Amino acid sequence: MSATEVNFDGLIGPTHHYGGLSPGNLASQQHRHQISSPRKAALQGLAKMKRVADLGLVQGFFPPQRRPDFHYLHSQGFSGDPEEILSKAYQQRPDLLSHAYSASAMWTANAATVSPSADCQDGKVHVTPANLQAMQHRRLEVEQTTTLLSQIFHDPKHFVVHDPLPAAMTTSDEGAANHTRLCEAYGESGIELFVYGRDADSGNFDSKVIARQAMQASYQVAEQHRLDLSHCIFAQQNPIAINAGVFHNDVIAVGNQDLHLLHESAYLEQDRILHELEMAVGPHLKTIVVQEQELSLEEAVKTYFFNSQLITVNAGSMLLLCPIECEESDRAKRLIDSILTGDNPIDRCEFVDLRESMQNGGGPACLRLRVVLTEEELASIPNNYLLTNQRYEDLYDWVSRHYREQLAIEDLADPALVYEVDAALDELEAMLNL
Ligand code: SUG
Repeated sequence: MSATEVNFDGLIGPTHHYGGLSPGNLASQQHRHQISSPRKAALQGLAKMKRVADLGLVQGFFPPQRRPDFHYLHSQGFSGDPEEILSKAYQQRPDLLSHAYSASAMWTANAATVSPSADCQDGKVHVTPANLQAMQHRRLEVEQTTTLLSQIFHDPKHFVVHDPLPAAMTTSDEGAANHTRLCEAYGESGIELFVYGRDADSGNFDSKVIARQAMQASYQVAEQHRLDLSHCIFAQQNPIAINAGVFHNDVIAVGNQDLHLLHESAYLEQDRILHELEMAVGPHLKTIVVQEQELSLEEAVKTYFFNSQLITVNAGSMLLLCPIECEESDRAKRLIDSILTGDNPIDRCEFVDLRESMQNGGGPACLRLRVVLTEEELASIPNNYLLTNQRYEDLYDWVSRHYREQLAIEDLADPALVYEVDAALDELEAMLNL
């Protein structure tokens, strides 16, 4: 069966700001409370979507979530009218207000784990929304994301959208950012690589910062997706990498079809894992292991090289869509040059400016959820969520009219922002017929 890869990017929301909310995510910590530009952020994200669509891929998007989350603020003991709530929350618990306003749903690689129908024993696409237990602000996304995924993948003939795993650290799940699929062709059965940060039962954490993905969550997702477990590999992140800022596996590895590109410090017992992968995928698997001397862990985290999007443009030819930060790093540039001339399917590279998202630790691959769909499966999803040239123009215009040029942390206490965001999202819903 032939199938294509559809990328669903998060349309960056009007409350994009730098809350410093993610310990272990160096960029988020470094930019805490700096001034953001929601408008620039959203236009940068849109430009990437447009580029991928122009390359001939089907490009989808998820609308921004409603913010601030007043239910959350109520649950934390704030009451009164919106103005009172914002002002009290800002004075007493500014981080909490920042959670309620976070635009973090933009990073759709954390929205869900998706297994294509070719891998699942019931022949359906399985989707498990991530429960995002590790970070308070990200937990707030789960309900709206689950509803959205159920609306998009609504046809029970083709899709099973599961409930998120139980809301507990023992089943803490961060979605596709810790999941890679390797295959010969998208429509054929593939090998799914699940990467976790810790075994929740051992209580033994080697990393200084929280390792977000629990092993138990990875196994549970694989089981409920009805995967053949002999086609799954489970690997543990190297705590050295987590400590260096690799809070998700997609900060240190990327795979597409039968190409796997990763750093030498990605996994524990990496040689064994790579051997198992080769046995499972077959001799056509091409693995590029980047050595520390070529690109240090530190430089990998700074440039987000491994968070590039690896895209099949034509059969046998891949493009690496890298963050612009890679172009500014001699080491990363040299590495890219050597990959382009090496014996592998990557023969093109382009750079994208996503600085606004990057400063919160989200690169090109964080902003997209990959969904492999057959023609029939694709035809069953509502087309409101797909990017066309016209829709790109409409979204560009909508962002330009509604988004603030700048947002500082104290602006979160401004009641006018609540009404601006509501008006923007109401218009978007009408425009897209949602
Ligand atoms: O979960 N940053 C996100 C970045 C997610 C990146 N996703 C992938 N690697 N797939 C996170 O840490 C920062 C928000 C702030 O500090 O305001 C934040 O949530």
